[in-house]
Amino acid sequence: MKGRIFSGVQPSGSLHIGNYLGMIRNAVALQADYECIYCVVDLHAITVRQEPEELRAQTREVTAAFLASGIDPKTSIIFNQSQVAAHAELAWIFNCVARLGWLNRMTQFKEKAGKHRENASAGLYVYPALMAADIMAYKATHVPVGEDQKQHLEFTRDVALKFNHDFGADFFPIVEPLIFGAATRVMSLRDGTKKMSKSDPSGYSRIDMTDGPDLIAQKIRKAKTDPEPLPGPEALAADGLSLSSEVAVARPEAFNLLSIYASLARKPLSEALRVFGGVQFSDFKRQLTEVAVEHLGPIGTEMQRLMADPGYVDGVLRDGAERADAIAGPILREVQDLVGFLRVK
Ligand code: AQP
Repeated sequence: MKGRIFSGVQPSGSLHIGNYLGMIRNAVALQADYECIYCVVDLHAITVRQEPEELRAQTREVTAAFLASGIDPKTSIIFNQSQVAAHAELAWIFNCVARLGWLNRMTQFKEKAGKHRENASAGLYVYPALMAADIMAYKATHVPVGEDQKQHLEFTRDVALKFNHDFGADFFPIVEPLIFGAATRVMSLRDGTKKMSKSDPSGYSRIDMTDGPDLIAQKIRKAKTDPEPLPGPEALAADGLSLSSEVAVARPEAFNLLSIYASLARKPLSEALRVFGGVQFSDFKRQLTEVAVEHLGPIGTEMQRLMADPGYVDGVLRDGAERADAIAGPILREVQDLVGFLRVK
């Protein structure tokens, strides 16, 4: 094994292909080489208001997505965060290690809090400290994430280093992000400059993992484009792998749809550009629909089947929580000793 993986998905709405291509599909592949811990991060989800019944349903939905995508609950650990106390306990200690200046730099808080910063929950502000605790409670070495989470991982490294320094111990490892695939940042289908997100009020901004073929086709048909035919290989950057930044900025929707296609079809972006350069969007969209339906269809069907069997899903989470607790509990106790908490039991 090359190390220990921790990664999480919030049960804060319907899962979409951004979550799938940015994280879940990579999480499946990593099982071959790493010890994997995959978490439904319900403590993170309540940093914005969630309806209790929906939160429970979405927790089962994320679990179903993990299972249907190919995460094996026998070899990997799948659980929901609130059921392992070490996350919240270590997060408090990290709140006291992290500096306000570090939190003030976090762009995700700025994006999510928007103009109503004063009304955002305190939890949303200290979210990165909880994320650091999630990872460090298991001394995870690698975290597969989409591009959007890179800054939070840097924060995790800073907290781990400061903890090690403050308490004079070489205790926490320095975690590495694993960001790979042609779609590390999938953008909204309605606006190629905005990240595809569960909390976007428009269902047409994303393809959900449970969407059936007709809905997938409809959403792709309605996806925003521009009047030009698709760009070809001449739009590649000097590295021959990514799109030149001028084209990516000028034609964000074309770039997004081509990246989604390349990622779903498991082809390099350069090949997608070669095949579709000069083609009209309407023709390309038909092929994109085909590959999306072929890839997501079986996963969506299996998710629906699993969601209709909550007893099984809850059993997977229960078993996972016990196994997660057995790893995180002893690490937390060592942290408490380092910090100086008096143990009386
Ligand atoms: N658009 C995206 N492209 C690539 N990867 C993405 N991820 C999320 N959106 C995209 C990756 O999916 C994993 C789980 O994300 P999350 O549920 O923890 O939270 P998020 O990043 O805040 O996702 P959303 O969909 O935008 O949710 P809301 O709207 O609730 O905030 C992460 O690894 C993330 O990188």
